[in-house]
Amino acid sequence: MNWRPMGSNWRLVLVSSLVCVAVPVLAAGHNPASGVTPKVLSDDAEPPRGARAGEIIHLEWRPATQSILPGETANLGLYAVSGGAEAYELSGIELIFAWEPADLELLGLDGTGEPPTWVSTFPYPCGCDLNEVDGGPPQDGDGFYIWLPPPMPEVWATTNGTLVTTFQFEGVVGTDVPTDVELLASIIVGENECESAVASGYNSHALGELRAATVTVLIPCTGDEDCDDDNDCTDDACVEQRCQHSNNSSPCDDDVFCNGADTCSGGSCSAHAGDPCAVDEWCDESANQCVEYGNGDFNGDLDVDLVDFAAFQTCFGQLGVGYCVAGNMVGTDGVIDLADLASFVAQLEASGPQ
Ligand SMILES: [Ca+2]
Ligand SMILES: [Ca+2]
Ligand SMILES: [Ca+2]
Ligand SMILES: [Ca+2]
Repeated sequence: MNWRPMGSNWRLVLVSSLVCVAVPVLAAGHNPASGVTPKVLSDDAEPPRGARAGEIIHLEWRPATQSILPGETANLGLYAVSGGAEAYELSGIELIFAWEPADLELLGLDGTGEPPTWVSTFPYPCGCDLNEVDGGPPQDGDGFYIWLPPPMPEVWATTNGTLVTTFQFEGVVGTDVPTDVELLASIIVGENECESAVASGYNSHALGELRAATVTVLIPCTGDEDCDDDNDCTDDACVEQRCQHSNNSSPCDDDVFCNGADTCSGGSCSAHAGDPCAVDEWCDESANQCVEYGNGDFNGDLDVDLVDFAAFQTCFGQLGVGYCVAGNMVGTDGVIDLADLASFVAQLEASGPQ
């Protein structure tokens, strides 16, 4: 795409090997607005993409994701978004796009709400043979779209995004699997490489990022039983062929004993009653039980002495269960450690020699 001088008056014409139908329309002639100082980029002096201090315009679909039933229409708005802090003039778009025709059929364009537009079409034939239908949208999974504004008024790609047009796809077969609708920087067909392009004023290399969308064609449900999502924290229902999953607050079990009884919250088993054990117990997650703290008296003779200390040494570093239950005197992790040793020694000294 290049800017070229035309006739006695300088004017801007979008020239592309891809555009076969649109160019004659454009070349019909139109004087530029007065006060415009022409500047022409020759082929051997083209700046790189996005030159001129970041005057880049991104192209993106909105919404980025949506779900439809077979036979329903997915509307994908094509937005031109300024890549800078201010709006940039939008002077032309050549766009290569691709989708999965087994999932979606391209119905055409809905120009509702689009800016002043001179050309908005799928040109046929064109250089890369991407559009195989004369007078209709391409059907085979890739296509070429061109958009051009009239000379006046100017169209701007704003920082919030300017709607250019809306592509309409119909769901073909439900799969419940998201399918990509892509915007492609380039495509190779045979020996030809064709590129997408955006023009901004005299900068014909303003194309920034290309942002794809996904559309999910849903498998229609016929009853609630079709909608089981294996999540007990959602109530599943089939409403007008679509599954709906609403969060509930049912009791549930997260298989963690020591965080207490569980209830559903926010669609997952994530609300917990807290430590199920009494104040004189610690929680043994490995056995799903509450265990009383020990008193240091391993052999049950009602005295804490050096016989118990030998047992304490044996149990040191272990979990205070079974033989070692008397040794875990403090702490929440159940391990017989230095804190327990301090408590044990205190008991040993309090008991005194027997
Ligand atoms: Ca569920
Ligand atoms: Ca639990
Ligand atoms: Ca003892
Ligand atoms: Ca302990």
